[in-house]
Amino acid sequence: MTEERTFVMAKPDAVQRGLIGEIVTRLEDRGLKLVGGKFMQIDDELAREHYAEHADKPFFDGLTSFITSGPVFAMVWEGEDAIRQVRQMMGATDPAEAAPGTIRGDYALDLGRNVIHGSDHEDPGSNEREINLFFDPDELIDYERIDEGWLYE
Ligand code: IDP
Repeated sequence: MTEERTFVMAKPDAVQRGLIGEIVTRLEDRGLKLVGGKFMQIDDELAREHYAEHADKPFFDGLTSFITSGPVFAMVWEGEDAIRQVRQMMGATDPAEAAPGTIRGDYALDLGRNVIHGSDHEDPGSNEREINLFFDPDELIDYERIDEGWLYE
């Protein structure tokens, strides 16, 4: 079993639109395990570091001002193949291309307001980098969920 941890964030639009619970519920219902969570305000420095790979893109300033525009709910989720599974549940980056049934496909319409972030399964190590950027090690909790024996063979 390849147990992984992935960084997930309900972006400011999700918080403002009351979608934190929906996002958490979907990931919980799937069987993923919440091991860290933080309701927080991102400052400009953290925004620039988190989105450093996009620093030279024309949308970078808009992206950093959006992600700092209101509180976010940052999370760490754990499970089998968690990074890729969360990405599949999120749907395509552009909600216009996201399949119905995915989070973006069900709750968003615009590329710059796509409600959720999740670590990129095509960028190895990005999950650990993002988790370490947002959480101290003692903020992540190891525990067993009562249904684990029924989730995995
Ligand atoms: P991801 O969030 O699906 O991993 P990335 O390519 O890493 O997608 O882009 C980060 C975020 O930047 C996206 O979620 C989206 O909100 C925003 N973004 C990406 N491309 C564009 C663009 O062309 N215009 C405006 N915003 C963009």
